[in-house]
Amino acid sequence: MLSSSQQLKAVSALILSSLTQAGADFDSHDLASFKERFDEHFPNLFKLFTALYGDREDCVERLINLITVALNSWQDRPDALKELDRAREATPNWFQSNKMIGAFCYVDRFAGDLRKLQDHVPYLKELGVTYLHLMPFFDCPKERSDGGYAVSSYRDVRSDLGTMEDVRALADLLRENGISLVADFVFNHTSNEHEWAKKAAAGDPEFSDYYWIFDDRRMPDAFERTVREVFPDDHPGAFIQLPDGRWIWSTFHSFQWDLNYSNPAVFNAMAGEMLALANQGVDLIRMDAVAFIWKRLGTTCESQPEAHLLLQAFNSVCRIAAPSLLFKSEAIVHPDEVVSYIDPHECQISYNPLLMALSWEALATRNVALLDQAITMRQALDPNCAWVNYVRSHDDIGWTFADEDAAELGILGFDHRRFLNAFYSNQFEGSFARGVPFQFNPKTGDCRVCGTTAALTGVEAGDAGGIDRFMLLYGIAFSAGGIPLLSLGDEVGQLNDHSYLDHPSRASDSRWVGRPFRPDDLYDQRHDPNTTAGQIFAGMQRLIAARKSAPGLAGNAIAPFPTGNTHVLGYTRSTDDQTIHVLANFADDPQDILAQHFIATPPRMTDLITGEAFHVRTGITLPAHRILWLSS
Ligand code: OTU
Repeated sequence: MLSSSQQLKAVSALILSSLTQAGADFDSHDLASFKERFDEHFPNLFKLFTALYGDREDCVERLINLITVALNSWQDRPDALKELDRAREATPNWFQSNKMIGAFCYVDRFAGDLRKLQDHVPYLKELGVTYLHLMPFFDCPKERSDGGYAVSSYRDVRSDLGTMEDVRALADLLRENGISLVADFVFNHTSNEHEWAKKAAAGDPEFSDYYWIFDDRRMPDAFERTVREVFPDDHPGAFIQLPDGRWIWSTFHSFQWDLNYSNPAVFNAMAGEMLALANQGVDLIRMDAVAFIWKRLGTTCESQPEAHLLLQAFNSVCRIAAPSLLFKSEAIVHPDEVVSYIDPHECQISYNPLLMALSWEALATRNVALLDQAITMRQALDPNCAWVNYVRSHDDIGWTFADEDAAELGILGFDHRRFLNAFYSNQFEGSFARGVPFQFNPKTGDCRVCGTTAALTGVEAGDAGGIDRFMLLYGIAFSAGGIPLLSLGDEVGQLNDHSYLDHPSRASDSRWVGRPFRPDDLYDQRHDPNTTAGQIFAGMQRLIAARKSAPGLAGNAIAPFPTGNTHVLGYTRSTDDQTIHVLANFADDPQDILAQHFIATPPRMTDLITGEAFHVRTGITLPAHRILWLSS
């Protein structure tokens, strides 16, 4: 019996000799660096891979194949990206800068296609964007594609959007303009039209093994006893039936089939797809639906330990073959689980769904207790990682706060979510919000909410506090620590778009209400201060400029700043260069913060957003919905 370190040595030697035999010259300049990274990272990859697949006979053979894929990918990697790899090695925490401004859009909805998106680069640059996430642009079924999250080929672009060449050209142009390209890696499932899926559906045993397919209901029934329904409007449970009578796992829509990562061939194939994407010039990949990638009977099949091992293994492959590529986690789940994916060796950055959801919660209740508790207890991160703070994504708002946190404050999670859903879908008297419910599940009472920021803050309803609430939420996302993420179109106050109701394959998916086309009319008004669009645009420009000139907003460190007022959120952001106290009034009327709360602050501070000076020794009164970034 070999010890694991002997095994590692033997397998490394075997891999290197098989690659050399196949013609790899590790003395060449290019491959010497590959070999260095292999030596550094393979031990970890070996550990992860054997933890996942060590009990299989083909484990070593699969590892050799995986490293061959990595080597080929490195050899294909364009020089400009290898240069970026070296530059990023020298500045690994580049994404923590206060100069980072993220934005996302749909290629077709914002610009038409990838080439036309090039014309918007000057605007993005002028706005200050440094990170652009394009919603999935890959080949997908024509009608039912879940907004691109049902991928039919990871190597091809949806034909109406352009080609992979266009992606590369755009990535190059963005890079020249200091903007990183972020793309989705939809790796939990493929569409039913993916070549693998078609072969599986046709009964090919090799590709049937790429998915979770069962001949009868026994296993599906057993699994469904413990897994939740994610899109109950689409189908009950987690399985759908194939035409030949077999049952296939589809966590999301019936045309999105979950990949079977207990099969190492799937891991290797997807590692190849990931590296190919990295080589197009993508800086960061958004790891979609990370919680669902490993299934184990008798569990929720979410956030299983192996899900982390898989992500770490993918990450380790990147360290060898696409070293500058970073991962963003998309886990919209319980806050304990959200943070479990964030690690320099797993996902370096992550959506911050808790801060997002609780900002909306505080806006509805005018009470900051839950938000304050989250900032105190649930924002700390590894200093080499970062949150992505957003007000709205392309999806619904799920109320993913922890029931146990709410209970500490005397709040009943279930009832509170019901209130929030009613409030934001305009079923609560006096609400300023105009959202639409999403995936109401009568069996559990679960529901989520959709709508644009303008619709949910009261701008759309013409509520007097709308614009200020809008700026309040963005003021938090832009200062709370990490990368702020703008939903492009929000900077001019885009409104809900109900046209999805006329579109047969979208009508039942209310998330489309919050995915409007580029609002050309509002963009035309953006320099006119007499318009709502103009006021919001000016406000967003102020936030962006203030953030870019505030070194205190770099990194993640955040500490609560007690305000003694349940309507006013307070937190302190601080680096060696600057300390900033953020104060945000969620009430509809002015609120006082008494003098005693400013004992440890400088007596005179300036609001970095507006330049207004504040003397705080005797306390201050904050107007309704006002947010201040105070610094001396
Ligand atoms: C993600 O969202 C994407 O953001 C969605 O647009 C996709 O439809 C989906 O994956 C499938 O690819 O349920 O409502 O708890 O973590 O993965 C959004 C589930 C979702 C979430 C998330 C999912």
